[in-house]
Amino acid sequence: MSLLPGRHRDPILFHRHDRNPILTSAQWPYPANSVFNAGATTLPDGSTLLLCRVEDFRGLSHLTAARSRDGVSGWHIDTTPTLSPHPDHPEETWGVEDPRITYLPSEGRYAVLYTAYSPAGPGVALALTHDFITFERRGLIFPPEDKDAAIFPTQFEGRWAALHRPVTSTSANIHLSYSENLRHFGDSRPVLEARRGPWWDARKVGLSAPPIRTERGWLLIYHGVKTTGSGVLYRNGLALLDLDNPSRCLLRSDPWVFGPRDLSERVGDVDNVVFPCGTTLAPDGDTLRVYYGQADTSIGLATASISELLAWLDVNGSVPVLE
Ligand code: BMA
Repeated sequence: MSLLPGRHRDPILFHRHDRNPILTSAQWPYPANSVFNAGATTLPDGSTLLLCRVEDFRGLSHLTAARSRDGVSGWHIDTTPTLSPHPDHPEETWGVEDPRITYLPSEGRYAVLYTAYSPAGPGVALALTHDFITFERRGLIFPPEDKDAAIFPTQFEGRWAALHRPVTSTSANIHLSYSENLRHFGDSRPVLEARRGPWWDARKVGLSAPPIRTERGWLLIYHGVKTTGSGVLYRNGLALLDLDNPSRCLLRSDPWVFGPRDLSERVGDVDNVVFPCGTTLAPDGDTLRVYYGQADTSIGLATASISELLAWLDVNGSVPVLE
């Protein structure tokens, strides 16, 4: 119904839910301009928690939890902001954005990596929580300019690993850094670089949702940005990282797999953006529920089969060469 007539379709691997957008600011229990870019996780009782980026009428963002039994409808939304910029954390002066959630089984806690924004620029902060009610804030783990970060759920030879996207004057690529204590990260190395020229992911790349463990490797949904005459286009591709050495990228898709299509993705506060920040896995162990920001305005849901994504990547991927 909301597909713009005559427009192309992406490969049909991401199936948009009929009820999209599944969350908008109209459902919010307090005044909000927009609700988008939500982290996602499955709670122990099987329900879905989204930690939504909420932009207020000043233009600053905070995070608010929404919970649902089926992950589609019947959302119970916290009546006040769940994680707001904290006065003890000057790196958050201009807001907190775009959370990515990973459950850490060995810690019994969720790690939330989010963009902490201040006059110094956007950096990556870490907060740990049992319940999405109280948070242990650990502050900046990657200083500005850096964003689009998520931690892996398990350690690699005794070290945690996080993907993130530092920006320099010449690059905006995905890196991986290690930590022994979830406080200090280092031993950073590039994993996936923006392509060049007219490619869909030539201007910047960044992690979308946290890495998904599969038998074949860590599956990444990543976003690529293309600059056009009328602004930027945010689309998503796939990559596969080595299970034991996640700094090694085994495959990367050449085409994008999921880009703006429906009206709510084409038109909004920022046009032409689909921006997943989280997935959950359905009980069948294969169906991903992908939660994504639509044009920086609302939240959409799409489902995708992990086995189909991997099969598609085999045909449409190539082994990347770092420059
Ligand atoms: C990126 C991030 C996202 C946003 C996107 C499109 O840089 O800030 O939060 O969805 O731009 O505006």
